Amino acid sequence: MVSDKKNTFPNDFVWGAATASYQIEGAWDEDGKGESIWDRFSHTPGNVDNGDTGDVACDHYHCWRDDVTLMKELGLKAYRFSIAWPRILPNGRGEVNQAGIDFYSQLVDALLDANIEPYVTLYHWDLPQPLQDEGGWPARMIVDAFSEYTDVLSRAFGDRVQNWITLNEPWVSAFVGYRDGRHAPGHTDLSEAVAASHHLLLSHGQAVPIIRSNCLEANVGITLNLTPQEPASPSVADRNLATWIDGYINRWFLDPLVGRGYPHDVVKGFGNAMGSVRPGDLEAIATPIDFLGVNYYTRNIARADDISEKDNAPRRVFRGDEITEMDWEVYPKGIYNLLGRLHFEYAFPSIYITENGAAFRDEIGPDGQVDDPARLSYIKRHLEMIHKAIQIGAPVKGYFAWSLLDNFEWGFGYTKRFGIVYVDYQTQQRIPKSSAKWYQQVINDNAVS
Ligand code: IFM
Repeated sequence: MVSDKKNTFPNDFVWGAATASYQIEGAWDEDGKGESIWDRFSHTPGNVDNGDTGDVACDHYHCWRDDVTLMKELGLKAYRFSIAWPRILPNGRGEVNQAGIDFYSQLVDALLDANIEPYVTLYHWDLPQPLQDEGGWPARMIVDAFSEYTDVLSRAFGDRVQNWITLNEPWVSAFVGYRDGRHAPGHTDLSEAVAASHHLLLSHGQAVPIIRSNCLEANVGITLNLTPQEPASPSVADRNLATWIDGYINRWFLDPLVGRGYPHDVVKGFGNAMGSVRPGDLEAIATPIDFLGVNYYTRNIARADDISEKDNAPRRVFRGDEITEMDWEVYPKGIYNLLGRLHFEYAFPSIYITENGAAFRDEIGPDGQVDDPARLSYIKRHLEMIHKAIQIGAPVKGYFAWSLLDNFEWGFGYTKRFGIVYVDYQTQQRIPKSSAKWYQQVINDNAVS
């Protein structure tokens, strides 16, 4: 075990940055790409702030060569990106769009040439619209469609891509997309959301052996957004609320992945929304994985007596006074607590922090540079906590800053900047922020000093 004042990380620690297809690629209808639910959702007025869309985004579809050069200059060892399902299978299944395969194939080759290890996410929320028209994630047919997509991808890239993440944040896909309606496809139906969450997990479970069969050296996992819950007070009501939210955000996904099935308290809470589980499903979901991907941003403080009338949800309560542009509390200790829990309570063999970062208002200074001390401090303090978690045995193998680039932040459009690299959306100029230059040094030193 490594321990010193410089917070040196294990020699093989993977230093990376992450993005997602819809958030950066643009080229929404080029070269045979089909429509995704996010194309449809963002093109519908009223869904995204300022009427923003991902039509152009960071134009990564055309700027990818420069972006790989930038990653190389920053010294990244790994790059996590997602593949747009409708770029590969415009109808969701059936005919393969060779131009889509070629795009990602060139990207993978360029990354490998630059000694940057690709970490591929199969699904980061841009479902082909034709599959949504058939019912989307709440419909069981989606599981076979995802298997077909997985097979196409792992056959095409399995000779060069070793690291695979089946899904990004299935909680968000299911509950924000089908219950809250704030994300595509914009539905507000709890039964749909619960069915969607089950089919997402089942799709993951069925995808794992497919990837392994097409890529013998595969390192396969799934990424969850995990938010520790703390009661606002020791009252029974606050503690019960914290347990409930922990159940439906965290345990709802963690427990079945390790073979414990769905947590009983949440099953009870969802009541007759639980219709889609069939014999054998839970075994498939519990197919062993090589790693868990963790996206950590903040904690939540649960206060039962403060339910907002608007959405019947607890209002946000903060204890600290450091809040990001997303209205999320900066709470680095939460990642330490979470990693301890994942190690001691769930025993995942390996963990990658597949996303961590913060949105703050950034401006280009008179010298043409972008100074972002708040983001730098956020990342630094989280890395210190990750280092501490490794000291107590948490098997954390890598860290991916969210995000490489400022990008389309879903319902917030371009109003929130998460990048360590600034993007001028008018010119597509990229300017590494001071956090990126600092991160470059961290990678070089393999330490946070
Ligand atoms: O931008 C998102 C990303 O797509 C998924 N995880 C959280 C990020 C910040 O909201």
